[in-house]
Order: sequence, then structure tokens, then C-alpha cells
Amino acid sequence: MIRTARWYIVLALLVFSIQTFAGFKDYQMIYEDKEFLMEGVFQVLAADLDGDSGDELLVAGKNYIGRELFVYLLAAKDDFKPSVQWQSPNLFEERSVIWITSGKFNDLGKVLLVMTNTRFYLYRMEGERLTLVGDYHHQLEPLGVVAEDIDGDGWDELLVNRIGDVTSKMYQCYVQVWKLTENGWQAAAKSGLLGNIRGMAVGDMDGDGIAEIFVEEGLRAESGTVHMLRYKDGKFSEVAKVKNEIKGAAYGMKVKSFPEGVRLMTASHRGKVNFFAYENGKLLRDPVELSFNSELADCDALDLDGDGDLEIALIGYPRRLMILNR
Ligand SMILES: [Ca+2]
Ligand SMILES: [Ca+2]
Ligand SMILES: [Ca+2]
Ligand SMILES: [Ca+2]
Repeated sequence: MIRTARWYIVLALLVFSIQTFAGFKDYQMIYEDKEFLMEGVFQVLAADLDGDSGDELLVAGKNYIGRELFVYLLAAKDDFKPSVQWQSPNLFEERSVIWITSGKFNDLGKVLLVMTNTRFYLYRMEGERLTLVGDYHHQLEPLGVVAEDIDGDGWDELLVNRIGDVTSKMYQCYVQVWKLTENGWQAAAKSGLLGNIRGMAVGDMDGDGIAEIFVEEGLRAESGTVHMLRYKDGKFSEVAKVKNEIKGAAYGMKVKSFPEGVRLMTASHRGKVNFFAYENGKLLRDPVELSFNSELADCDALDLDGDGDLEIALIGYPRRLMILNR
């Protein structure tokens, strides 16, 4: 009897230690679709649009032949297989791709922001659907958009990656900050030229309640540099950077709160997923690198099954969706 009890204790300790040491290396593909929804899927976004503290899953992409640009809100519960819960109208525009982010820009609350070359749209979640609550013209010629509260005033700023200069070798990009005011959208500030920006993310890495800004830049598709920036009094300053630590261009970047702590997650066109922590003023790369035989275009993470740990969603070129779980 005592012997059996001892075995139970040993077993319990074993299970406990396995759970304790489950790390990024334990992520495994649990769902995959190589022909997901559209001819080109550009972006995946996890955002809590209905305020229930669980993120919703969204993707944006294009059908070239049908001349269609769509955003989809997906539902994926117990079996991790995403199904379409809502589809945007066709937002097609000549020569335009489509970008999505989410933010709390004014008292409308958290909204989905969808941008094309000349327009952007705000959608609010009402029940199971998204409803258009704003529609604007713009001339931003964006290369990417993200949103978060980077100055601590309680409202999210919109950050747009724009081309500042074109040399024979590369684009020189900068980040422009926009605020939604009573008089509409106003440009608040811009960074200096930061290089050929391929990935951008925002999130509070040091836990002070204000989001830091991350840009990844480099030549063509070669390995590049990740810059961690802080925004204060209308100016950007560099907090930390890491060079050549990611294999290939990191087009996908997100700041996420894993059980291990807050991490910058990157996804590169050479199929690598990496995680960076911010400690003692430095960005430190986790030794674990996940590898996929796909050019990764974007990544995000959210708790799909409600177990308190994050699933990772990856987009592979041109239309592959992968869900990882551990
Ligand atoms: Ca939610
Ligand atoms: Ca703000
Ligand atoms: Ca911070
Ligand atoms: Ca989970």
C-alpha cells in the first residue's frame, strides 16, 4: 500500500516536472492547411475585439484572379480547426495589399483597423460580427501598420511604416505616429530613417505599462537587425538591438505574454520562429528556434482552447496556415 502511494508521488512529481519544463521547444503543429481561404494570405492577428479578455483570430489576404481583398474573423475552439465566423466585404483596390491591426483609438473602444493603399476602415465587434464604424481616405502609402499605447496617455497610437527615401540599394523607411483626435487623424511624430523595415511590432516588454516599438530592418532578404525603441515627448530613442540573430528577414513580429514571460516572437522568410526576452537592458534570444519548411509571412499567438497557454498561428507563403500547441 505504502509502496503504491510512493509510486503515485513519483509519478505526480514526474508529471509536474514535465509541465514545469514545457518550453518553446514543445510547440508542435496541431493544425495545418496549405490552401487556406485565399490565394494569398498576408497577415494573422490575435486581438480581443469583444473585451472578454480572450483574443479573436483574424486573417487578411487577397484573391488575385477575383480581384478581392478580405479580412476574416475565425472561430477555432476545441479541435483548433479555424472556421469562418465573419467575412468583410470585398475591399479590393488596384495595386493594393491589405493590412490589419487593432487598437483603442477613442471612446468607440477596441476596434479592428483595416488599411489599403488609399483607405482605412474601422470595424467594431457586435455579437458574432464586425460592423463598420469608420471609413477614411489617406495618402500614407503604408508598408505596414501596428497600434498600441506608446506614450502612456491611455489611447492607442497608430504606427505606420513608410518609405522615406529610395536609394539604388534599398528603401529607407521611417515610422510615423498617428493619433485619432476630435479633428480626425493627426500625425503626431515620426522617427528618423531606420533602414529597410521588414517587420514591426509594439508591446510592453519591460512591464511599465507603456508599449515599446520593435522594427526589423535589413538588405533584401538577408538577416537583419531588430531595434527596440522607446517613444517619449514626440521622439524615438533606441533601447536595445540585436543583429544577425534571426535567419532571414523577419516579416512577422509580435510581442506576446507567454507563461514564461513577455517575449518578442519573430517569424522569418527562412521558416524560423524565434523568441526574445528583454533582460538587464538587452534583448536576449531564447536558444529554442522552431523550424518550418515554409517562407513565413506572419505570426501571432493566442489561447484558442482556454487552457491558459498560447497557441501560435503562422502564415506561410503564399496561403498556408499553421497552428502550434504544446
Ligand atoms: Ca474576445
Ligand atoms: Ca497613447
Ligand atoms: Ca514598456
Ligand atoms: Ca491554449
